[in-house]
Amino acid sequence: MRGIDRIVVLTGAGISAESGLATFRGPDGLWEGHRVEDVCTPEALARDPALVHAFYDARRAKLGEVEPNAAHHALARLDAEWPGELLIVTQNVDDLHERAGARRLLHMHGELKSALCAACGARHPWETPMGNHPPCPGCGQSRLRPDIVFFGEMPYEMERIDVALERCDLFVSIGTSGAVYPAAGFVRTARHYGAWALEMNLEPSAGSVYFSESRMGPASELVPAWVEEILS
Ligand code: BV8
Repeated sequence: MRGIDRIVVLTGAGISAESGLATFRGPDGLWEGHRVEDVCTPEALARDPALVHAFYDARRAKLGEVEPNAAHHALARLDAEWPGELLIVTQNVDDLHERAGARRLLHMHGELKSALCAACGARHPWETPMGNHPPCPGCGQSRLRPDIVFFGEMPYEMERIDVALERCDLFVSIGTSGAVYPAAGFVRTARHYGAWALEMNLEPSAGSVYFSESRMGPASELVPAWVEEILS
């Protein structure tokens, strides 16, 4: 960890697991019998909007019942104390990083607490259900959809992420299975440009072979220990 100045951290559902939010590919990975790939597509939204809204309305409501865990708080501490560059790229659509205090953060796959208007393209902070087709605060039309990047859609802020990956000295991946692209390819980009790559996960991810170092265990233990190490 010597000579590190610019850090990119990628997080996935595993960092929120100990807060009580289900991951996608663990034993609890199904939602009402649906795989995320089946309800997280534009086709599913067109075919069965009630099902897709119910999936996201339920997960949005769940956010009020959970709290950030020690891993979220450790990354917020890193954000507050790290003098160099830092970007936390989360695949998660929950708000636990923000609630722990992270600032240098972006949600590449959207957010549960945001609504996207399919009519006018505006995005609005959103707390309540969408299944009842509320009007867009901007254009008034009832065409709001979850502000979620579905399979087949372009993730948010990819240019900003690519620049950060090319510049970083250290790439850290926390709590992700490495099953979904382009996020699963970030480690290869970072390594190609000379970064050290550290993986912290309950089990080896699909991209484990590309990492310089892998630490296996729960995020709530590994992440605070790593933040302490990098700050001292
Ligand atoms: C795009 C938002 C292109 C919704 C999500 C064939 C080959 C390669 C790629 C493709 C392909 N066919 C299609 C594709 C592209 C596709 C893709 O990758 N498909 C996969 C299935 C093969 N990707 C896309 O479509 C992406 N877009 O490619 O656009 C394009 C180009 C031009 C123009 C237009 C478009 C968009 C993908 C985004 C989909 N949305 N989420 C929601 O969250 O509901 S994906 C969703 O699953 C997550 O966001 C995340 O990205 C992904 C993986 O989930 P994880 O976060 O990794 O969670 P998972 O459960 O899988 O794993 C948890 C891990 O944590 C486990 O390893 C576990 O061991 C660990 N863990 C558990 N507990 C703990 C722990 N670790 C530590 N501590 C613990 N306590």
